[in-house]
Amino acid sequence: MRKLRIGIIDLVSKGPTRALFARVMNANFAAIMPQVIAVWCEQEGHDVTLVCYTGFENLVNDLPDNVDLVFIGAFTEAAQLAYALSNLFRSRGAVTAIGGPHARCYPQDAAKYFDYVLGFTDKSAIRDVLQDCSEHRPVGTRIAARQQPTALPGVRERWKFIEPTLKKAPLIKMVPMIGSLGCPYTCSFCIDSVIPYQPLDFEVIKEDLRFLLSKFKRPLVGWHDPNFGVRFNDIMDAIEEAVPPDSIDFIAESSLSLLSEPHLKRLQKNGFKALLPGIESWYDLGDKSKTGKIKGMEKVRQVSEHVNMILSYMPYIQTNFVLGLDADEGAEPFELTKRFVDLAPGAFPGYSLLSAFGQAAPLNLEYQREDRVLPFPFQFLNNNQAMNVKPKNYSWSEFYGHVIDLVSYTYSWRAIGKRVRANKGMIPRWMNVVRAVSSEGFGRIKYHTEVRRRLDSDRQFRPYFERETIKLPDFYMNLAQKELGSLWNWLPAGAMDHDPNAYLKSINVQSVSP
Ligand code: B12
Ligand code: SF4
Repeated sequence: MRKLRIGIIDLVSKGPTRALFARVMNANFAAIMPQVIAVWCEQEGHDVTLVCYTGFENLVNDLPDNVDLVFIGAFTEAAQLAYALSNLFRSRGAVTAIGGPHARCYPQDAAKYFDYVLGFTDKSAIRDVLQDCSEHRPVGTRIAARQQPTALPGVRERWKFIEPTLKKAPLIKMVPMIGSLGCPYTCSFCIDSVIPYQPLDFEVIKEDLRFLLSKFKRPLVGWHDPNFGVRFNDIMDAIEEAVPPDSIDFIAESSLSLLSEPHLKRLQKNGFKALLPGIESWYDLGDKSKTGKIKGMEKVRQVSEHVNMILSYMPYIQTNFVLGLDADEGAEPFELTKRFVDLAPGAFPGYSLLSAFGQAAPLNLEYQREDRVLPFPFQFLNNNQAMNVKPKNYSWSEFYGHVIDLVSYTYSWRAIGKRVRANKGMIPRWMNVVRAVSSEGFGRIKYHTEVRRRLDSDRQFRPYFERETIKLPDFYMNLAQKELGSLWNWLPAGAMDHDPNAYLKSINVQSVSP
């Protein structure tokens, strides 16, 4: 096989930015797979350049001229940017491939703009691309391993690609690690609800932790496991065998059901500083928060107590909620979340508007069958800028009214003050204040208020939200253009539109074909 010049782009940002938070944090959100693919391509004998795009780089200058093959890793919110980049690199003669959450959720759409669209990706899937490396146009080839890979190169092997990315992070430097894939729980909206849980090699993890101690005085590790600690004793044994207690700071996403007091004691002893459990809803998904059939205010009390207990062991906790689930009705779910904000004032609540990411979860088929999915451009599908599922029990005005009320309550100066008093340590306090007053808190109050206002005053809004027209309101088109900056000019024709029911159609085709 000829030696290929390969470019790999990890899109952490969906367009150019100058925001301070992005400057400080974006490089810490780098994904693992682009680094993994870089290692695999080098092992196959090719030349690799990896760029983690944090919103500050010039991607054309940062990749060598005449790249033969460009892999792009993208979330759905960065799909339009990815399509524009693919167009640009194709115009210079490169073959392009896309992987990551967007490719897994919207493969049919991505295939219109890329030569290869990768689903589950293991080394042999990458080898297939490298060996073929040719144009597949107008419709790209879809390649996917049958299951998640059973092994991934660890930090030591990825270090060559991690180090330059972390150089872009001026203050906090977080190393991405992963100990497991999939999840044993079945939260209906989640991409992992049907992916079996599978731990990765504990020996690699131990080796990586020791390696990191040779690189930093006190490393900071962000676990990318969908649900950290499912095999709690095994992963904690591995950490304890590898490094002295409390010598590395760790951050992890873990469900409340795994965060019992004995587990928290052990996590604290080993340096865990921040946890991000999902609460999601007061009426649904009881298994995950260990509240079983308990619902409503009773669940609020139980979960608040649990969260306060976690805060006595951890300096930082973010609690995630999904707004607009079908189980929710009326003002009550929002009022209950406000009571949670009162009862657990130290937690930072993260809110996501219910979003159906293409074929991420089987539940999305139900929304598509009920014709409830809106064709909002991918650019806005980040759980906040747009909600692409028509709520079951709310009108849009009602829903946005409740969201604005809740978000304003959560990021009010009163709540910010209570949060500061309930947090210990400078970093958690600083983080929570900055997040509340930045685009995440104040910014979202302003944005949702604008959407609510336009539902009444902008004649293009309501017909689009009610699915009477697919003509996107100018407000969103102009915003997308602004967010993409100069790459807007490279966006291929039609790339702002997609079929919101492509998943359902693909299932129907499968069921009628012989
Ligand atoms: C860890 C994680 C994060 C981390 C790290 C992000 C990162 N850059 O990787 C943090 C906390 C920063 C994060 C942030 C966000 N996240 Co997140 N996150 C996850 C999580 C829990 C695990 C993803 C992971 O790393 N898995 C391990 C890897 C090895 O497996 P995998 O993702 O399945 O990838 C496989 C294939 O897709 C492929 N692959 C993956 N990447 C690439 C790249 C290339 C080039 C190729 C060829 C192949 C390939 O190979 C893998 C092995 O088969 C998932 C949920 C989940 N359970 O998957 C959500 C998830 C990916 N996040 C999601 C979202 C929406 C977000 C946010 C927009 C949330 C927000 N509102 O801010 C931000 C966006 C951040 C950004 N733009 O970078 C959605 C994405 C949906 C979508 N289609 O876009 C998910 C699926 C959760 C959900 N809602 O269902 N997230
Ligand atoms: S516990 Fe988390 S990762 Fe697991 S299925 Fe539920 S939402 Fe997904």
